[in-house]
Amino acid sequence: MIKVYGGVYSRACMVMCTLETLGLEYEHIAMMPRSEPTQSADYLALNPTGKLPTLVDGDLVLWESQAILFYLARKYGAGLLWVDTLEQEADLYRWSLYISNQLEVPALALLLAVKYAQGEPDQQVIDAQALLLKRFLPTLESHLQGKDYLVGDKLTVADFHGAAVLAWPKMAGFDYSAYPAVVRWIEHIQGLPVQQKVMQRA
Ligand SMILES: N[C@@H](CCC(=O)N[C@@H](CS)C(=O)NCC(=O)O)C(=O)O
Repeated sequence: MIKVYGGVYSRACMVMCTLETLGLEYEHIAMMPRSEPTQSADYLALNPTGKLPTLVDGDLVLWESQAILFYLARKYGAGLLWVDTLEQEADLYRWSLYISNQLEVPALALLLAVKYAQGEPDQQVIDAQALLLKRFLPTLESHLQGKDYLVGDKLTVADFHGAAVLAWPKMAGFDYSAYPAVVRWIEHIQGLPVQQKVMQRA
């Protein structure tokens, strides 16, 4: 059976949403980021980065959440959570990579600086990350005008990844008021029943 390592509050949530949507059975091995089990020899043999999530599917051991999402949708989706043409596939990579490369790092840094600060949050760090978000969010805001999904007219794994990542600044109190389409999309994707189902594993 497919195994997923990682807690529902980690990027493993995206993987579990994908597995649930595809109707796949899986074993969930709950682990907290940076916890002792993630640094054990057994876990490091699966994922030498010591990070979450990791997927095991038969002989395949895979880490990096987007690689896992793409693999699951391509292998088991039969069209679900994936796109239908090469051009749409390129579009899916474009938006997933854009979010990953331009927005995910400042989004996480902001969350860590605000929610997981050791002592008083560092305003300089917060401002620097907010500035990066403000540089790259307008492009996504224009793209999402009148759209429910990131790519084409259907839910794809890119939505699970993108909405999860861009919810982090929200949790950190980032002012999203200039990006209503992004907020609507995050809330739509994070409000899907499958997300609630996965969160019940918490
Ligand atoms: N790019 C990696 C990032 C993995 C990652 O940072 N995972 C977090 C949990 S969501 C983690 O395990 N952090 C522990 C650490 O940074 O040591 C992915 O998308 O899988």
